[in-house]
Amino acid sequence: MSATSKRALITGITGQDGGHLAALLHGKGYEVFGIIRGQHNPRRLITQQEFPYVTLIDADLTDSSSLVRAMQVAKPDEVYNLAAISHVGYSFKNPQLTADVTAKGVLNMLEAIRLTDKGGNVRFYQASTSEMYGGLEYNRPEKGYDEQSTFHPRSPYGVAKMYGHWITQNYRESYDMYNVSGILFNHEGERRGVEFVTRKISNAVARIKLGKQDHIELGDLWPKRDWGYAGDYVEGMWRMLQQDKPDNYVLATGETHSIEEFLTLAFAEIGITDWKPYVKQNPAFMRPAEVDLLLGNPEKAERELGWERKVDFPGLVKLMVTHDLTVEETKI
Ligand code: NAP
Ligand code: G4F
Repeated sequence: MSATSKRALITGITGQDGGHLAALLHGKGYEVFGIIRGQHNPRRLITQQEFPYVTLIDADLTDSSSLVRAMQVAKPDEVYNLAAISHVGYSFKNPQLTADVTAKGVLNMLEAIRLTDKGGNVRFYQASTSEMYGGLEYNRPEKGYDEQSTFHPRSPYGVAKMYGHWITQNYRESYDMYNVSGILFNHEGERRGVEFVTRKISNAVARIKLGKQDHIELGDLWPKRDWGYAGDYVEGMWRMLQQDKPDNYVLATGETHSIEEFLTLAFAEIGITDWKPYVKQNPAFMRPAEVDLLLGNPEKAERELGWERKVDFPGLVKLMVTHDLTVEETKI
């Protein structure tokens, strides 16, 4: 890829996707800016050390003035809005905060762009989600959910993301802004937070192998997800912003697997075939409403963006357990 003089602003720089995207854009020659919130954010130092080429800007999605300032400092060609309260279970316990950040924060970011981008040249990516679909009871497409499927969110997080999705489209239609929504299915990897089920499992499996933990406590094991690798998905985000016209795209693998299947492959990596004695179910990790199955249809992204996922499901599990056997995370 040839060098570029483009500038990108990433919200959610300290999160899983923020890290992958910062590295990708830096590799393409972008000058990368990232929004970081909180005066005592422990991820500030880690981010500065891991991504020395990223200029961090103190801002918060709930503080409009800080976002205007971030736009003035970064003067970006592209804005990737990845920041959110992103944990579904947490959103049930903090629904108003979730609405403030994950819903209204998108509006705040769009307004900051509108107020500062006098030329109307900034391209905006919104991190929409498969959680907006809601599962089989509400929608049963033959080849998986696509850009035309009906939405029926099942959590405060999913409802907040619906607002972000539609306000992004509304500002595209109302103000002719270059706004895209990427409707991404679950994507995981070595940067995934340990509060999400795949990393919680890979981390626990590694610790069990190392003799540091004897079991893992989980919620429901039957839900199915379309799990891909985050590194593949940030490439898709970037491709969406390089098209002639803004549009919405699904990124997914087109396969769905249960948590039990993830457990089977993860424990197999450390030579354990019967994982049941190591797994306890704890209602604390169950949700008031669950999404039973997510399966995405990425045909449009494959056709129009030339996007394809490279890491398959067994490869993803292997990558995560192998990583966690060498880099220890906190026990949760
Ligand atoms: P993540 O690891 O949970 O990162 C979330 C980021 O948001 C963190 O950097 C966090 O910063 C930041 N943040 C939270 N509240 C903020 C606020 N008030 N102001 C500014 N920043 C704030 O999430 P991810 O997995 O990278 O996902 C990226 C985005 O894609 C999210 O919007 C998520 O909802 C969406 N998404 C993710 C997936 C997936 O499978 N990963 C699928 C579909 C959509 P702190 O360090 O300060 O907490
Ligand atoms: O790993 P999860 O927390 O991911 P979830 O709820 O699918 O949400 C993730 O993917 C969405 C895309 O579809 C993103 F928009 C969202 O930001 C996030 O990245 O849970 C996956 C499944 C759920 O069915 C959950 O109930 O695993 C189940 N689960 C069972 N035990 C658990 C646990 N989830 C977590 N986090 N922790 C458990 O102990």
